[in-house]
Amino acid sequence: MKDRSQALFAQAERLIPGGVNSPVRAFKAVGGAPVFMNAGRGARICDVDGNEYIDYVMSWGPLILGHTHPAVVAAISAQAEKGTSFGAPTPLEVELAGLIIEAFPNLEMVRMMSSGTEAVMTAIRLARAFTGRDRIVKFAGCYHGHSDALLARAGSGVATLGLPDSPGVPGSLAELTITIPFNDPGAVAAVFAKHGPDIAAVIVEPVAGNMGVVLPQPGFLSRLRELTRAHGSLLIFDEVITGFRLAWGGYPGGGGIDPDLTCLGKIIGGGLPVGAVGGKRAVMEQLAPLGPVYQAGTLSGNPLAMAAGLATLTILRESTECYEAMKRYAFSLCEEMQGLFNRKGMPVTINRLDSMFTIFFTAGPVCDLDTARRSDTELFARFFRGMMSNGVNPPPSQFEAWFVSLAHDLLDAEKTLEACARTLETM
Ligand code: KE4
Repeated sequence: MKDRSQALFAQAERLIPGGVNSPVRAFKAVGGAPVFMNAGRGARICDVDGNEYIDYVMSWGPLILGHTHPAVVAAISAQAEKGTSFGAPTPLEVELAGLIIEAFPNLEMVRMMSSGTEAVMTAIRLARAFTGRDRIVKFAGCYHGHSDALLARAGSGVATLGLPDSPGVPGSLAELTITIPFNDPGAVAAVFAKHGPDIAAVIVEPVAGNMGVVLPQPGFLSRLRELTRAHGSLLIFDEVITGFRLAWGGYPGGGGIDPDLTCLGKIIGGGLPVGAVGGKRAVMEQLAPLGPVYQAGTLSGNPLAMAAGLATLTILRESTECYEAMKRYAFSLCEEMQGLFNRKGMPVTINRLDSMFTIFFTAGPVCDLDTARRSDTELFARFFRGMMSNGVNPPPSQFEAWFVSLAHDLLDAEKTLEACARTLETM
């Protein structure tokens, strides 16, 4: 029963474009009206009609500790009692910057803002200012937020809605963004051969999460480092999803790559609005008020977001074995679900890295946007609707990641598998 949700959506559609404040929530790719949520606890989330689900969206990644973790709620409440925002520096942002730099050996300085989009927008502006160049290279299917320069053949909601690119981005700007296939080092070499001296930066999700989960093939990221270094371009890791998701710090496979700038978000805000860009001092010192590159935000480093982020990272730092627990949960769940699909004779490819995964409805392999797009999105939509009706909340798009949190337990796994089995019986 979803009466209240449907009534809310009808009202929302009159007031908010598409009835949602972020397109990928609109269920456009899976059919039906979006479900309005009301509360969450641990791995569970409850909609406005009282239906409970095991949640694998987890706010699109931030809630690695699960919903309403007591330490996070307490930290936010305590800070709220003292004040929500001062428009002045606070000790919290210094503490969080210190923790991030401790966790990311390649970072020497960090600037906070209120979204991953702002983090990437700032990184691109910094790279263009630092190199004096204009061109940016990105990868098809990677999504880096909705700033103008990065909406070319993006992933996430852009891929979900099948939008070619976004109107409103001037051609003169769009042509400065070169988009090439992920996991194609030959394409990167060709772009540098043609445009090398004009390329300010290459930006990449070290593990793609926005075309669904797609892992970098061996040598791909190091090749990006070689080519950017050889041509005086910067390498930007967009770790908005992967930052603190896979390990304490950044993507473990990126250790030896040493990107010039790293974009963060999601987990470092513990579920409150946050973004951050970090990097080498020489680059970061270009930022105002120290340098000439302007970047600002009324609520940048907001005390509530800092408090929630500090509470979250403190728990992750104190119990790094939690990453092993989430990895085990996701491994076991994916193995079992793969078995259910195999017994059904339904070809799927499950791409997983630690606690993030995607079930692609295609025989695979899935190694870039083109192979991801071979997925049967209609079949995914039926699977999605079945899982929701059986009490599991997957991401409402074939081109997104499922996220496991520290709160997901054996009972959640059992119920998820039961839901999967029951759903497959109806397909
Ligand atoms: P935000 O501006 O949404 O905080 O972050 C943008 C962003 C940047 N980089 C990466 C790798 C990202 O995944 C994102 C945002 N992720 C999407 C879901 N994959 C956010 C969900 C939404 O748009 O509602």
